[in-house]
Amino acid sequence: MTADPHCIFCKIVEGQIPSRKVYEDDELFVFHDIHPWAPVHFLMVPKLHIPSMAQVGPEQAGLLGRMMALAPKLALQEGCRPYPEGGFRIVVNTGAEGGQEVHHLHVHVMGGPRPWLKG
Ligand code: DGP
Repeated sequence: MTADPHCIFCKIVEGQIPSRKVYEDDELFVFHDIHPWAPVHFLMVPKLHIPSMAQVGPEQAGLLGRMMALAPKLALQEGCRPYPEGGFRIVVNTGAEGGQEVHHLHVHVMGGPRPWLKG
């Protein structure tokens, strides 16, 4: 799936819309969420336009694995405290009933001190 000219995350990947970049390689682009839900909140997206997790199959297993394997390193880099006192949350909203608003596959990584959470 190539870039969708109407997709805001494709435009972010291509630099047409500015973002606070966290990381980039040949297949991934990572940037801060514009409406953070936590003190640390960034989005990991594949550069290829995959609409959601609903389109993912075995051929994307390597890509998803690399995203998951990169998340802990970037979470620490961006200010999440180490496990187990710190840590982070990973969320992938999928489809309307999954709360997905932007239809370009993205992994939310959220963390940082959150005084409203006990423990
Ligand atoms: P979701 O509901 O899972 O589709 O989350 C989409 C997220 O994308 C939401 O938390 C806000 C973020 N977002 C939407 N538009 C932009 C944008 O133009 N720039 C950045 N950095 N984030 C965006």
